Amino acid sequence: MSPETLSTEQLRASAIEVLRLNDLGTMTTAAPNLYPHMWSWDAAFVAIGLARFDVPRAITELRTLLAAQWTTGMIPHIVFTDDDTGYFPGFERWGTAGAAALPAGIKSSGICQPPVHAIALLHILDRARENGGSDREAAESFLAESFDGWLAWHRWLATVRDPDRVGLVEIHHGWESGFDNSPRWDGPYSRVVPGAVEPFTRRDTQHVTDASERPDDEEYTKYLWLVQQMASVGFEDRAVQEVIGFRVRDVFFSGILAASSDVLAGLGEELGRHDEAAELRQLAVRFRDGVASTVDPGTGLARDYDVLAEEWISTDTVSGFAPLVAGGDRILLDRQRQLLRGPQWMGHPDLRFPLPPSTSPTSPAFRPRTYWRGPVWPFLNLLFGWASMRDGQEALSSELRSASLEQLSDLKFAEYYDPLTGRPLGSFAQAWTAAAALEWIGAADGTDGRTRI
Ligand code: 2M8
Repeated sequence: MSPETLSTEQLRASAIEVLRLNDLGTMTTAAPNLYPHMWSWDAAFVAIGLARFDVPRAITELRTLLAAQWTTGMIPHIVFTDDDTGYFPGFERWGTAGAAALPAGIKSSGICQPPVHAIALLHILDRARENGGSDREAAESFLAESFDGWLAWHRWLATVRDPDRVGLVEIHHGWESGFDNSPRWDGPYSRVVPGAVEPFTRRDTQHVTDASERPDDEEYTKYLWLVQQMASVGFEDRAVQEVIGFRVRDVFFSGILAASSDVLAGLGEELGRHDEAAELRQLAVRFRDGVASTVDPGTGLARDYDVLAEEWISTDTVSGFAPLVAGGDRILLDRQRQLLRGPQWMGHPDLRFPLPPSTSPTSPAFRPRTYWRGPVWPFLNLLFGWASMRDGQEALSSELRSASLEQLSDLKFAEYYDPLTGRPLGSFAQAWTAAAALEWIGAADGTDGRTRI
């Protein structure tokens, strides 16, 4: 359906239907077939979308995720349902059952994903306060109930994953970045030499018709090898760092931690938790500075750092815009915004919609249909939109919003889109894509005044 004939109400109704379709009651699956469990950063975006029409359900989403928090403070990247058949690697294959830090009764993976949760919590509070009444009460009491959990999560990241206090979060698997097979990780993965990996049958390629849209088997072998390395030491933080073949400082993850720590600090202040709020403000500064320190003066893009190879990772991927998420220095951010709108990114003449692809079309690594190697990811555009509003950049936010709404008017709610043709790819009815649509609609119709998108 073309955007001219599709009403906002139709888009909203379809997006709500997708979230309902994925709703298992207390958790939302990331997608109906490809991802039949709860993913950590997906859940945060899903909560943002849910808050647009059902604040109590949005709270439940975050509560379920937080209940899976490990005793160390880590929030795991997958919370599994009891059905271990639909997704590979499932709970059994992860081998986390014996991990000392896994809470009783929880089935989860043993790694994490970017900490967007405090940003989601803020959105829930904003919507609940607009609604007032029982929504407001429920959200405020959830804030009080959950603050220590989110605080423990941020503290874990800031200590265990930044032991040298450089203001960058170290990840131990491409899956932790959420940008699974991005060209960012080609260098580090080229140095991962898998030992004997137990035989496996993938499920993802059974759900996505064109296997070239997904990582290949060689990549999967390395993904599983890293999981085996972690399992061999019971997922114990210090031991993992010793044995793991992938240690990278992830700049985009760090940018999110900076932004989220500021948000959580604000929420801590509301609760009168002034010491913790001050601590979180310091974390925000540390990670914002860490992100800024990675910027390549030549390209203007932020970079990851390979700890084992002791080298910078320079790729033309959207993660280079981590400073726009982290916030900070105005000159740096102005330059980044100019770059983002320029011909290598949103302004590339061949794009179907002016939205940033995951890899620049001008990069030799660009693959328009392959997962994190080129496609546009709608939830990321929402994150950039939110950060733009936070920084008073309403024009950029509005550009991202109108292009996103146009893209999403195909009603497929695809996991990712070909930037050149606009074709929907990967899974359809992907929960965080539907959530992004709901949030963009809510922000666009002006019902909430100066929304924080
Ligand atoms: C993708 O990652 C999972 C592994 O975690 C997979 O491919 O099986 C990524 O896009 C990730 O960012 C996302 O959270 C997840 C669920 O949507 O899918």
